Amino acid sequence: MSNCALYFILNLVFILLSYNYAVCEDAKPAGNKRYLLYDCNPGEGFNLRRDVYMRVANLVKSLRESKSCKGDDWVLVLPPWGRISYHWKEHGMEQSLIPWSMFFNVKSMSGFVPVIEYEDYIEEVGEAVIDELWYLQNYAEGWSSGTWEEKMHERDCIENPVYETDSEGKIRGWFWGYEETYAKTFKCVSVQGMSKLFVKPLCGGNTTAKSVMLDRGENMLHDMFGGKRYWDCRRSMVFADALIKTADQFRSKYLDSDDVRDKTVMPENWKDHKCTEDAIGGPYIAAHVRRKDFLYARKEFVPSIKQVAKVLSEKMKEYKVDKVFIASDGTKEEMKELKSLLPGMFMYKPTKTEKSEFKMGGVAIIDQIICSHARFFMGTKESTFSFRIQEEREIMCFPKHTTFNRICSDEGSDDCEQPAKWKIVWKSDSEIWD
Ligand SMILES: Nc1nc2c(ncn2[C@@H]2O[C@H](COP(=O)(O)OP(=O)(O)OP(=O)(O)O)[C@@H](O)[C@H]2O)c(=O)[nH]1
Ligand SMILES: *[C@@H]1O[C@H](CO)[C@@H](O)[C@H](O)[C@H]1NC(C)=O
Repeated sequence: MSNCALYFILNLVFILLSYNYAVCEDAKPAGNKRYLLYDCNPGEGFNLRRDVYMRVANLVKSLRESKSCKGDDWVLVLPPWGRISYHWKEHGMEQSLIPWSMFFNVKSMSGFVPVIEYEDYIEEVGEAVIDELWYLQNYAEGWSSGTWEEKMHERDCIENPVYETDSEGKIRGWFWGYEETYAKTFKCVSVQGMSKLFVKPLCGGNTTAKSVMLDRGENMLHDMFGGKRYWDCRRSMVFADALIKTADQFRSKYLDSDDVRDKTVMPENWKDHKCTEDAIGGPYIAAHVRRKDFLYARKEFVPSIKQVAKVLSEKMKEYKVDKVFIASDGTKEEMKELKSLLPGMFMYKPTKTEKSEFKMGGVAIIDQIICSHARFFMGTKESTFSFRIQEEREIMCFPKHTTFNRICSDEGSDDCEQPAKWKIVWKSDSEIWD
């Protein structure tokens, strides 16, 4: 073989190796492929579901690292979006069967743990079937011992499960609107604890099934809430390109904002990102003004429209800007009133095409992206929609005092406590995994 050919082959090997490294850094040598699926209580909103994803993704990470799992190649199957809380349900199937790639960059997410869309799962296993369905619930007796202990057992179902067995013995129910999907077996599992508690049962302790679905996934708690893993996973949840692009166009057209001047340039790969200097943000402030159910469910903390306008005008002066971006689920009338009191107010209003292309989740994310690039942000107390914006700003290196703020109610009942300052963690805290 000539030197030249050898050189060529070596180069090829090198390219293949580095490609493999870049794309599937997380992959293990081909092991026994197993799939973890999950879903949440149908009442859980879009932004809480994003948090439940992180708990499950961390479980998959633990499964892949666990010695007791002996090289099982666990993959997380992304539950299609749809029928989420009453906000989306009003719109029926038009807001269902939505793949994650509509909202997120699935390739970036795969840099944390391997994930696939549900339709790809069906294709890989050849049939819309799930081997085992575990329906997570609490313990009927509550915390009987009085002290917190982590535990997990198969138990009788506390509520009547929403699944039924058909004449062929197939478990039927709501599988994200995929009517042909069924599960082979079903059981209720009482759980009190964090996602790591699931490692042994899933790694042969209770099952060796190829696919297991955990329904009511919100019953699983975070391992290392706020630790490095938490933030790595959160950082991997990069938004879909089309949403970022639309938000960026809006920022540039109406708010004089771009990443270079705002110091919010993010690298292609989230793993390469570090905070070397503070972000500045565009020359506007932003607020998430949550209304609707919060008007009665969180009455004592929700400011009036007049109060919102008053506080934001003051902040605009303080930050020497004449523009304020508002994200809100408020009514047209409420927003009209706000605009009349705040002439420098901007809102993102999707065109008809954008509305049908991006769906409600995409429009919400565009609002969140624009809020997260503002020089100063104020959220709504206890809204997970606001929390996700705060995290985004933490990731982009905004100084904390520009992020963890909220508009207090004008009523005396509000203690006016400001949001907890969640600090992003970049370095590994001594995390010990089995
Ligand atoms: N586009 C947009 N949608 C919003 C905004 N605020 C709330 N929403 C919508 O209302 C929903 C919020 O209510 P839920 O779905 O019950 O719950 P959530 O998403 O977990 O968020 P919170 O209820 O705020 O904690 C979001 O999913 C959005 O679809 C906003 O500022 N902009
Ligand atoms: C796992 O098996 C043990 C022993 O049979 C049982 O007590 C426990 O309830 C099972 N757990 C699950 C999640 O099935």
